[in-house]
Amino acid sequence: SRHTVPLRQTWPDDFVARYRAAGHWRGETFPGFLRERAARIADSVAVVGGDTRWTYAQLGAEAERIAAGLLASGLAPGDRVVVQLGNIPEFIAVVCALFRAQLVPVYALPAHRLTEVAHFARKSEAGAYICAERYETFDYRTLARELQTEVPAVRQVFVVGDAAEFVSIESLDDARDALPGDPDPQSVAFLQISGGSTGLSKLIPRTHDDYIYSFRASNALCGIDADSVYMVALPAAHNFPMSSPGFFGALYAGARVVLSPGPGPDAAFPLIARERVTCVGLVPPLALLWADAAGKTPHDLSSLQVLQVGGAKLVPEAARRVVAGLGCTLQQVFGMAEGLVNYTRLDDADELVRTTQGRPISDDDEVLVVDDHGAPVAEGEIGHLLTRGPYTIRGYHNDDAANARSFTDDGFYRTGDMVQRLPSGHLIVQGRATDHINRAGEKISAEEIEDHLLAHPQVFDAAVVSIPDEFLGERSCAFVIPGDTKPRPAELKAWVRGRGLAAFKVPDQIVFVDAFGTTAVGKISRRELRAQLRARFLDEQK
Ligand code: J2J
Repeated sequence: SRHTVPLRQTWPDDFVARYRAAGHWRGETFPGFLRERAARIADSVAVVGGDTRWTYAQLGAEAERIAAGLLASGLAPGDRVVVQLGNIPEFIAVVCALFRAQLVPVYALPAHRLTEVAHFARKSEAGAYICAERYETFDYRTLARELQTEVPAVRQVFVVGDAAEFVSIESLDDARDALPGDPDPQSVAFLQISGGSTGLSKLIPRTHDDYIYSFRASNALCGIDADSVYMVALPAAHNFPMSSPGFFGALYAGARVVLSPGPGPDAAFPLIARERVTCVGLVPPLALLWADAAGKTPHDLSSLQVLQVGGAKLVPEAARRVVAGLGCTLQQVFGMAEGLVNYTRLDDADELVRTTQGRPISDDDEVLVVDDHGAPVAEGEIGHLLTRGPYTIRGYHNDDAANARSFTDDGFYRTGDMVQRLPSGHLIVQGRATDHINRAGEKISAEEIEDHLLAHPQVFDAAVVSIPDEFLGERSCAFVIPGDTKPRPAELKAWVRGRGLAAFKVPDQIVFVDAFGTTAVGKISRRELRAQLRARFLDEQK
């Protein structure tokens, strides 16, 4: 094999047996179910975006064509391919093609830049990169060139649109006569990106069996069936619009997927009216924006049945405003790319829907709420959420250090979230134990940004913390001890941007301080330091 680190996700045998016996894992695969839909509901509309309307048959044919072309160009089953595409139909066709060819997508967000994409490529040992010519004014071919210089193992680049010196996705054809058969349902289908709470993002290997179970079961809880019209408003590569129930859930159900080019009302509302969208998932700040705009829009939003909100905490008052503004059923979604997803049920009492983040999908989702020492807290107390189950990973790809930190010996994933559990099983997210900033659903690692700030010659020390923000939920604030001369805040922001990072990771605010001046004696942890800085800052704001 050309890879030094094999892809695998291993549940112990007794768990495998149990999840199969329970009917969660049914041996289905992505290419398997997509082929079945393309044959059975060939003429139903599968994907709508831009000027494109593909039926299930057309989507299937696109996937076959691209799959054959990718393999003919020298990629081999098992190869990893970093995919960075926005909310365009080709995103779905390309991913389906990769599954068909037994190539393994590694999902980058459109916002990611060289440093991040190079990290994904290295860590996954990717042999190829697929991007769009442009998306939201950024030219990804430039990024592709830099990526190949920095990570030469990325031998090939495929581009949606004008490919320049690269190979265009449109030009790929059915040169090869045989595509591989269906993969092992327990093999890794793709690598999802973690929020990266400590340091760089980790890669999350998800199998066909476990992921398909998560969105098949989600469909039932979110009311998705063949008549549904599901809108992707958030970036499609996010785990939420991909799988909870996401566009994969919608395709599994034989429903229609509508890709909104942007998450705001301007882009989404006309499409909701035109396509009669029934379900969409948003992060809290967007949900509030939509609720506000709904009262003023000329567009008919009456088709909307379920508005899902997740990715960050929706506080009860915001929930009230969302329901009042949009008038459809609210569903809170508390999920993570590592697995566990919680939903409020569509028939839950209003009070539960407003005040909780839902309960797990599966009876086989094991949830523990524990204290700092790992002992279960008393019923109703706040504690650390640990979980294991039929679609929660047992380990990250190629990262022993993270695995030692993030999983217990008996395979529970330490989510980093602090929760309270009601007798009904509903969870209320009450904060988190890890130092990341949840900026409108985008997770930012404090450590990662601190490292980039520290690389600046005029930064003596830096600590990045989350600050409550009226619009974003949380924003990032960097406390910086300058070196001999104090840089301007704009210069530091430009510095971080210039390090090849997603724009959402640039600190929203920079506060210069002479010293971190902790009252504690001796050395304190970074975590404690960040907490002190945050507390002092909020205190001074009063
Ligand atoms: C509070 N915090 C939340 C919520 C996620 C569905 C929905 C969301 C994600 C996601 C996802 C939250 N209230 N309702 O993958 O399939 C925070 C928690 C969690 C982390 C995971 C899905 N919903 N969070 O957001 O991998 O801190 O997945 O551990 O991006 O987001 O982030 P991510």
